[in-house]
Amino acid sequence: MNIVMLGHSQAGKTTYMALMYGTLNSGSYGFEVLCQDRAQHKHLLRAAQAVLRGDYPPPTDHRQVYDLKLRHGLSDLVDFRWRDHRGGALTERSTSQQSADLRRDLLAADALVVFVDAYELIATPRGARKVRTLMAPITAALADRTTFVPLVISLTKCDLLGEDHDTGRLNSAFDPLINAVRQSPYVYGTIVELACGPRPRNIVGPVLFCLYWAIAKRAEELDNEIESAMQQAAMYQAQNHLMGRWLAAWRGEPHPGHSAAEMLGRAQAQYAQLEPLIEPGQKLEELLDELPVF
Ligand SMILES: Nc1nc2c(ncn2[C@@H]2O[C@H](COP(=O)(O)OP(=O)(O)OP(=O)(O)O)[C@@H](O)[C@H]2O)c(=O)[nH]1
Ligand SMILES: [Mg+2]
Repeated sequence: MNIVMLGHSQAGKTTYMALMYGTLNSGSYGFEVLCQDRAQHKHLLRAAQAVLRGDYPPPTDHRQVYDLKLRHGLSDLVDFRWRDHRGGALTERSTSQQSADLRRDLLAADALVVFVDAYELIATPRGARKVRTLMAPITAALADRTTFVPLVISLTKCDLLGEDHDTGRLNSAFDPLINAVRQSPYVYGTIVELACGPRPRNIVGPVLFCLYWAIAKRAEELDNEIESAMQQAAMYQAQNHLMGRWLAAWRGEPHPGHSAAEMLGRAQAQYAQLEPLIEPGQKLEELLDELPVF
C-alpha cells in the first residue's frame, strides 16, 4: 500500500513521520509500526525523540521512501510504503517533472495525507492563499480517481493555536475539497488537528485512518469471496445426488461432492485470512471514533 504525504515546505511532514513512527513503534495502542530498514528505523527513532524535546528535523532535500509494516499482536496486517515529497513540489510550474510526478502519485496513491500549517492558515492571508493553491490539484486529481482512496487533511502546529481556536473557520478552508470527497464514491476523508512537539496530539490519527480503510477494504473483499465460495459449495452440494453425479460424469465434469468440498476449503482458507483482521479492525474503529468521516 502506497501512502503519499503532501504539503508545502515547512508544513511539518517530516516531523510528523518521525513522531508517528516513534509513537507506534513502541507498540502503544496495541498496534506496532515497524521499519524493515535498520538505518531508517534508528534515524526515525532518534528524530522522534528530538521532536519530543522540541528539536525539529532539517528540511527534506529529496524524496524519501520508507517501507513499513503494521502489526497487531502476532499478526502482520498491512505492508505500506510512506513517501515524503520534498516541499514545494506542488507549487512548481505544471510543466516541471516534479508536478508530473506528483499527479502520477496522486492518481496511483493508495492513501493520501495532506499537511497544512494550521497556524499559518489562521494567522496570515498568505497561509489561506497557499491552502487554495495546494488544494486545487488535489481536488482535480481526486475527481479523476476511479479507485478507492482514504484521504487525511492533517492540520499541523495546532499547539500554536489558542485552546478556544475557531475549528469551523479552520475547516471551512477545505470546503471545496471536502465537498468533492463527499461527491466521490471512491474517496473516504477525514480532518485531524495535530500537534508534534513536547506535548503531542492526535499523532496516530492520520496513519491509522489510512490503514483502517485498507484493512476494512481487504476484509470486505474476503467477505465477498467467502460468500461466493459458500454459494458455489451449496450449488454443488445440491447436485450431489445420483442423477447429478451421473450427469457430471457424462459431461466430463468433476464429482459435485468433490467440487463442493473444494469450494468449502476455499471459503475456509479465505476465512483464515479474514479472521486476524476482525479484532484489530474493531480496535481501530474505537481508536478512530472521534474523527469525522466525509
Ligand atoms: N509548534 C510546532 N511546530 C512544528 C510542528 N511540526 C513542525 N513544526 C515546525 O515546522 C518546521 C518544519 O517541519 P518539517 O517537518 O521539516 O516540514 P516539512 O513539511 O517536512 O518541510 P520540507 O521538508 O521542507 O518539505 C519544523 O522545523 C518546526 O519548526 C508542530 O506540530 N508544532
Ligand atoms: Mg520534510
